[in-house]
Amino acid sequence: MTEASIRVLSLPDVDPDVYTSIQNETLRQGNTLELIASENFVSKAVLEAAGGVMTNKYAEGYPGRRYYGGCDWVDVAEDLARDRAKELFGCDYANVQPHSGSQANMAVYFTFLQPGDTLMGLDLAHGGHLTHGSPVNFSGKLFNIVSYQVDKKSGRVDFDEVLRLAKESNPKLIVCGGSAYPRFIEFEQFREVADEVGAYLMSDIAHPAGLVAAGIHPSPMEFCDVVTSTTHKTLRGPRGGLILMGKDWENPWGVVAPKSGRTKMVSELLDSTVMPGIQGGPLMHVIAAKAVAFGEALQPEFKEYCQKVVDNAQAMADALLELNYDLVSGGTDTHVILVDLTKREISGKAAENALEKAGITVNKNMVPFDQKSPFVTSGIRVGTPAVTTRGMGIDEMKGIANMIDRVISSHENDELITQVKGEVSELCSRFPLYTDLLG
Ligand code: DSN
Repeated sequence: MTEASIRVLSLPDVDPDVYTSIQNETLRQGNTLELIASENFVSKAVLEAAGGVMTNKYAEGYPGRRYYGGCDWVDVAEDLARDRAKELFGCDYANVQPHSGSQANMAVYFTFLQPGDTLMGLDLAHGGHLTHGSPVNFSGKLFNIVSYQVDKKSGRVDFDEVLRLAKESNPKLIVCGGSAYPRFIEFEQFREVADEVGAYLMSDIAHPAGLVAAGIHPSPMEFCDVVTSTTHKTLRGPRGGLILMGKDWENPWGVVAPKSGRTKMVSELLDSTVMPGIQGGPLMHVIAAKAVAFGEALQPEFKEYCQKVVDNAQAMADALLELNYDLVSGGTDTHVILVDLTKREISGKAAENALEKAGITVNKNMVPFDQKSPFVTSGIRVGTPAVTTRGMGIDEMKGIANMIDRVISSHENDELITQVKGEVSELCSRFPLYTDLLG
């Protein structure tokens, strides 16, 4: 292939195999019901920015102080992303460079903690995240982890237990938030515990970030020392991470600027932990797409969208309860429903597989006090951000709950699954997605 042809030819001509996989993925997204709680469908504008020429640019450093020339325009994009993030969340500080939520969490841990320090987080099997201290994750390997759990009866964080554990273990950092916690994160109660034991408090709002931005979920800014997030779940941006602080403050660890002897701000330490501490070149195309998504989230329509996400989740939860399903915590305040299948004769894995055959995508998920392994599980996690983006509402949620029930109740009945698949196709065709991207 000549240099000229690289410039002229487009994907179908250059690489039909990859082109076909992308086309088929576009079709899959359009023709199935996406109920994975951490997924969403970005706008064409976000896709365009994420697929644009900023992918070509090295820009190690931060706007106005880069290690590379030619950064004027990527600086504009990153400043827009940072300013919009601060406006969106009502905070003093935003770092939009973390490649993912895990990188954002790593940057906070490496700023606030030393290896071996004690970190408290929600147990993965109780709705937490790998980076909140799982033994198979860097967090579990580098820090002394104390995991708190939810109460067996209420399915909510047990604050008596959190306080007891915190007093016993003296954590330096407490992490709140998770990946499968259907209720509002209790920032204020965590703050009380953190204050009682002199710990820092970080919230990971990767899941409800859009709902926080829309003012539907309480804001962590007043209560948490530092906040991390992803940008691609309810926030409906490109895949990536984010670090925020409601208020910046002088670092308490005695780190000073080498020449002036000035005590550095925590924001400066976080910035240097992200780059050069744990990352090199930022993904400028993704940062541009984050700016676009934050701009979209600042519009009044985004608040309406987020309200519908929650209304839809509650309608789906109510419908599942009526169909006699057990839901962890009895329902949801957010976009997430955690269905406990323990009393049904089906594992999370089998339910996920049967639903996938019917064109309904969910993920198997551990439920609190699960007796099955993470590869099998006793639950499924269901979320409404993506179907709500397609324009589906309460009636569709009731219909989907009914389809889920039919598949789970007869998961070995191929005829029934084929019938539901037809209903899924018909429903999807009424809410078209990305049809203009199909060749
Ligand atoms: N894997 C994400 C989720 O599905 O919630 C969290 O990182």
